[in-house]
Amino acid sequence: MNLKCIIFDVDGTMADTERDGHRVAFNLAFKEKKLDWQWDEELYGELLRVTGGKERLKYYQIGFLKKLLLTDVEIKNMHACKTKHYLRLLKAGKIPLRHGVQRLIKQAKSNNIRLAISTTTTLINVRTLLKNTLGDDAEQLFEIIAAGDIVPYKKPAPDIYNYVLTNLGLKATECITIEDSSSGLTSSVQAGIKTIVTTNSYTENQDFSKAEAIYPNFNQINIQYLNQLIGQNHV
Ligand code: XBP
Ligand code: MG
Repeated sequence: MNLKCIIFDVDGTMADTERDGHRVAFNLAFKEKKLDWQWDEELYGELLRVTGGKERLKYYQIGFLKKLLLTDVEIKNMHACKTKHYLRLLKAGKIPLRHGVQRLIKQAKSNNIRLAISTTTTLINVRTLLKNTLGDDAEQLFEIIAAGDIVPYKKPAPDIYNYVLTNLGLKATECITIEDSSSGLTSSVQAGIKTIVTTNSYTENQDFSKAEAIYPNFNQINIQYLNQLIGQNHV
């Protein structure tokens, strides 16, 4: 069996977006909307338990403030404001790709391996990250960019990975996913896809027992290695 497609997660995997990107953008939105909320780095690590920005805003109120202060419409508006700030950070070049991501994309292309993206974040965030790190045409490197609210249930549900597989017309056994978090891993593995984890400081202590392999970076991840993995039995 040959590898047909690599599916990338975005936040935490392709780029370290959470601490200095999403978190900062949330705080700027709170300030703009005159709310005295402040998500420090530690608290944000706990809030990452829930994927999706709107879902995270709700979880913070229920789980930490113990009362729901914002209506669903206010959450939506707050999230739109956060996206505006996040896009500004991306356009200012504040968030680079992780070392090795560009090299792996190039290797995949020269080996005729297809590429896809499966992410919980908002579509415009992915488009802007790609454009600002890999250039104007970077979006075209990926056959499918599945993002945000395109499916009813976000990671750890398998919906977003199933959506990608259906649209690629590939079997799970023909693909490999690269993820950074336990919720992303659960989502991918539930869809039947072999998954490699590249950890970051927010995720390094999570449970990755269902991963094919766990690495702190992309140094050892190349096409030859991924092709070997696809031929082996599942863990
Ligand atoms: C990413 C997320 C996202 C971002 C915020 O998870 O959890 O919620 O933090 O994006 P994953 P939005 O890497 O597993 O896809 O605010 O645009 O939802
Ligand atoms: Mg992630």
